[in-house]
Amino acid sequence: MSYQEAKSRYAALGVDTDAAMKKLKEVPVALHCWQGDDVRGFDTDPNKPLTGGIQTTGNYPGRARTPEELMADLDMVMSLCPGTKKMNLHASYAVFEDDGWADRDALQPKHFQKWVDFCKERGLGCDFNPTFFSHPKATGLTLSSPDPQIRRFWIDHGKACIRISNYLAEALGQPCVMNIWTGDGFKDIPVDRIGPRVRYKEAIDEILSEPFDFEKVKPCVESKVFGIGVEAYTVGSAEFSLSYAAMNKDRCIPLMDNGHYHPTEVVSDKIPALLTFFPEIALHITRPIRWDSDHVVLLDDETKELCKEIVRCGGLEGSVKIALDYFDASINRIAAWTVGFRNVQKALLMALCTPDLTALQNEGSWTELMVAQEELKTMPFGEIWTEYCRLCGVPADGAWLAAVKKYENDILSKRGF
Ligand code: RNT
Ligand code: ZN
Repeated sequence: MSYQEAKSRYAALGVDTDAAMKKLKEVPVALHCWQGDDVRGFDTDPNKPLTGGIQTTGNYPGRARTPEELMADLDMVMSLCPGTKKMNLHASYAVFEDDGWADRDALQPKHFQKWVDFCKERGLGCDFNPTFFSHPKATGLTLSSPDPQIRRFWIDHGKACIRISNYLAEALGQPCVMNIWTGDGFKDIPVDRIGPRVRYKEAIDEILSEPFDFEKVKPCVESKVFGIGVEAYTVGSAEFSLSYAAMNKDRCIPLMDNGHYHPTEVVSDKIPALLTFFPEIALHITRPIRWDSDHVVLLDDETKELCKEIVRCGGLEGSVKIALDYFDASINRIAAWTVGFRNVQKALLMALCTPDLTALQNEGSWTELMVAQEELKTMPFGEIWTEYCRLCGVPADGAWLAAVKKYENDILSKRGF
């Protein structure tokens, strides 16, 4: 079947596939830099294990060890992915030049100059994340620590990150989403559950007291249910983070990571719930298996439903900040990045190629609705996807893995461990 034939099949359902592709092509999706090096960053010993409740598993050879290697890998990934990309950096990816290393509380915009150059050359915006983990001062609580000195250090880190986010937004001419996530919590049952939460609230208040323009810098709070080693209690729980965002709507937006809920909860359903109240929300799209395992995003039912909700709720107009957040160290990292990014694009395009069946729901035509939705599943979507890849100048399915293998052979395999 040709694209033209597929297009007319969709047209018969009232779907304009050309318009769908045109729309998706312009929507920024943030590409997380941390898939390339297993979330190690450049500012601490890369051979130390991750701390703070997150974990990568696997030791597939060829991870990026330097900014140059990571940037080259990102270029490779972007050449294989359709659509508009935005970079997503963690503070731990600061690039230190001759004037030396700086600790997290002393990071400055200049430490991200190299990334700004990288983004500028490619016309990319950039999102940012303070890094409250994998650091000697992040062995226990960070922003919610009872130790005022530890708390001060991390608050200062957060403030430095606001200034850096502002720099990224101004230098690149696109808003910078700055996400606050900490792994603060306890392995076992705490006796004081409110103390850490009150301190956490006050610490975020202090971070956000750093001056910024909410049109340019978009601070978020990301909730979590539990982490490895932090099983009993999480300071930034769902209720905490959502309430924080609700009480600070003029300077903060809620971020939902679909690995951060109980296994039968779905973020697809939370998107319209939040958009009823918040003008803007942010997402980390991942694939949890049993826990927040951060597997590569697949084109599975929940990814499709989540993207369907983004589209249905008007999220592509800017109210939903879309980012990816996963890290698999057990397979080729370029392929991992590419599969996940392409899958989010696929799921968004699928949603855009879905006719609006709201009238059937409103009139209670549940039989017709079920039949219509089931029959959509065998529409010739593959042709639309292939055409979208062609329009975006990237390889179609079946035509990119060979390039990744060649890159692995020529470049990644020479990196050693
Ligand atoms: C961890 C959170 C957080 C991190 C990144 C690296 O559970 O999802 O967003 O994955 O900041
Ligand atoms: Zn996340």
